[in-house]
Amino acid sequence: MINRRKFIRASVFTSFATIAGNKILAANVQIVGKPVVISTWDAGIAANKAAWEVLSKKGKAIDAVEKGVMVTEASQNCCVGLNAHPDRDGFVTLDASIMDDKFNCGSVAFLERIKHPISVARRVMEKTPHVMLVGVGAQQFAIAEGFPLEDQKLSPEAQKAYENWLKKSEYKPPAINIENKQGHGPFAPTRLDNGEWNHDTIGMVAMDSFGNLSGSCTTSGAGFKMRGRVGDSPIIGAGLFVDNEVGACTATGQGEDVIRVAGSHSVVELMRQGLSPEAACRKVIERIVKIKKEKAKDIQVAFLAVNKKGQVGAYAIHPGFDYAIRTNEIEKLVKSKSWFS
Ligand code: SD4
Repeated sequence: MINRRKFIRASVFTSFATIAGNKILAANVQIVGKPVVISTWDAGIAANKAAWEVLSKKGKAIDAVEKGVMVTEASQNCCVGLNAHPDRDGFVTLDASIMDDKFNCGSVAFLERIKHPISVARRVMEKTPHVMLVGVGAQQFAIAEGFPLEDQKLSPEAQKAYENWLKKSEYKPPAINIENKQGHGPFAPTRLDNGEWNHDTIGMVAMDSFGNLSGSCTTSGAGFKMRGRVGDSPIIGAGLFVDNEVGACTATGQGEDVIRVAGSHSVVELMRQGLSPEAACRKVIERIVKIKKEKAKDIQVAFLAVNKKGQVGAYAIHPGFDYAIRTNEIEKLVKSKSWFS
């Protein structure tokens, strides 16, 4: 154990909230220490593993958050990358963003036929004077940077889902993924062959051994969305925000409602005022619930944040949001607390 104490000051408290007839609704985990990586939904476990490869060797958070979500983008079983459900015209379009500890950021939106949008977003950050490239321009940039142009064919599962959707061609923006997973609409999770549930986004935030923060977010957006629709994930301040003095946050769920409150930026600003990551996430969820009024029942949004001390927290509108955490001590999936039970 080389200088273990120096690098790890981790304490883990796990508590379970028991509400409504002994039903376990939330597990609250507080971590203090570094390195730490957290990411949205169950696919986060595999993504964190790849991020941990970097972090455990004293690599940088920015490399960890890119490598981590690349696993999800490449997964055959996942709706995040090119295997995702298409838009309503039958094309898979991808959004991604990345941000480091020095306010450098890059993003791509409405990008087609590129396997790793997160890496293109990183190139935008590092090699252009811009923050965001979209559509054909983003694709041209990716090709010029040596990213292969992939086949446009839908995956067999996505083709089946699309044909099914075409029967009614209904576009229903309000959507939900609730604890019993009986989701509907464009943000509903899909069931995998192995019985797990699949989501179309992964957001990841990490703190490395040097105490520096970074984040990434990548998505296929909403299944059967309008052509050209862009969600919160590639919008810096909405789906992702990092301020190395304060903390980092990422979002998942109905992007339109994350954008309208500058969600991830708002969470970081609340942490700056002294709120814990969980309290800050809750406050912004509360704001969305207030804005949406009775429509809040139909949408899911969740925030996931880490502060400069390495404490993590999350909050969602509805039960059903899980996040994956990896530290020197633990590797697990945690149920987020939620506004509604
Ligand atoms: C979007 N926030 O495009 C994404 C969707 C998402 O799990 O998070 N789905 O609006």
